[in-house]
Amino acid sequence: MRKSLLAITLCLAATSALAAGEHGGSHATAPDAEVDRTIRVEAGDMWFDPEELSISAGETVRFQVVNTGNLQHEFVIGDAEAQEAHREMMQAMGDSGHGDGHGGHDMAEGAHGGEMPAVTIAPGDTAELVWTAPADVDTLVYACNIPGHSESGMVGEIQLGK
Ligand SMILES: [Cu+2]
Repeated sequence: MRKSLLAITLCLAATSALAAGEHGGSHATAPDAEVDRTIRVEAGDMWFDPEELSISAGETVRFQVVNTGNLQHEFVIGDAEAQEAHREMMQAMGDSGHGDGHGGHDMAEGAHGGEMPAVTIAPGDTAELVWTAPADVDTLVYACNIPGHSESGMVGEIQLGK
């Protein structure tokens, strides 16, 4: 009896994990009670709407990122330096064995999305990202770091109010 219950539970868990993966997590891992606000961000081909966000320090936000473009996009939150590092890394990926003096080892560790909250959204999909704004910074940047995208406009600023 216990065994079959367990099997059912595992099966359900696997199913919902799959569903979450495919549909961008309609059942977010964090319970609703912990989310202060839901912000819908539209990702098009080479733009975000809105172009900047204002969030209170410590506020927990659920981003619903809707990709209405025809290309795959990312939504990555980090400070300007981290975004720059992320971009360089993504550009360097197809570019093996070149060393131009950048101390890239630290970055490699936090490689793609390591420390920065990030989601990748396929065309037509919606992805959710629950994130709590830090209290110790004034501005952060959200960007799509797929090569060429942020340079073409897929970047915005997050103003963190006290
Ligand atoms: Cu993009």
